[in-house]
Amino acid sequence: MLTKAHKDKFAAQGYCALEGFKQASELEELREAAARIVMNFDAEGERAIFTTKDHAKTRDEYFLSSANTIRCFFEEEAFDESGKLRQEKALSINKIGHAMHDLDPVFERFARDPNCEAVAKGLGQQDPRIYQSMYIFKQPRIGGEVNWHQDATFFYTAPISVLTFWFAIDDATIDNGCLWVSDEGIDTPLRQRFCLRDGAVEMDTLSDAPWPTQDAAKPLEVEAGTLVMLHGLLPHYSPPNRSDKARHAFTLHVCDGAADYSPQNWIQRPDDFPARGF
Ligand SMILES: O=C(O)CCC(=O)C(=O)O
Repeated sequence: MLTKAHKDKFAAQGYCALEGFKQASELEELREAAARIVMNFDAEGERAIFTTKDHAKTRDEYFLSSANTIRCFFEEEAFDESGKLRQEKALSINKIGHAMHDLDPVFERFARDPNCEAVAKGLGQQDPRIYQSMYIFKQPRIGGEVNWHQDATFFYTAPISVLTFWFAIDDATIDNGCLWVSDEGIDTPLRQRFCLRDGAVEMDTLSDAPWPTQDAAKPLEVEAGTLVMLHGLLPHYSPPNRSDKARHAFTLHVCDGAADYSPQNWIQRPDDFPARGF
């Protein structure tokens, strides 16, 4: 499935798109599994964390302790001024993270696919290990922006090895907030590192290189079932979704076991719950 043209594009520009990588039935199975997790999510129990401004510390704890389990996160604009959901719960969740690939059989089956392993190895990894999964809803009307970033910021290895698998569950268009990538490729420094220190996380600045301007950004409009592969240094972002159509996506962040995984990365796996391959 990964052709020489994909490899050349990835080497030159830091990304490539494999159309028709997943079947419609696999996408539906994943969509249903995500809906089931949301249905079982106790929105009332977690509401305070997301609505009260002085809950930043609790919110950080909620985030950090989600590393090796399955949690739902609300969209920033999910609640109105009185703290009520603007849309039903199922249309208010920003994402589910971060260990479905290890803990939910449907997600595990979708992620641990020999075709994915072939892509990781074809793009240079010797010993791929899945550290993180996210189901991103990019909800109609309130789907939040994801700012410019590089994924090696969050998954630092020496040398840099992280690969992002981004599966389109819906068609992704400019209208519903598709990914945008830098046109300038990966000959660019890592700008930030997200570091765990004493149980809290901080964003360190490594380089003052500016983020690409909108003129240097390219939209990746892709059909459902496409797998987009991103290099850890490639700057990318996604704008808000103001359309009436959802833009679901599923992502995996995969590091090479042959590289040194930083003990400061926010996701640390204990010995009895190691990051495994495909
Ligand atoms: O799907 C999106 O909107 C952003 C995903 C992303 O940037 C990532 O997984 O690194």
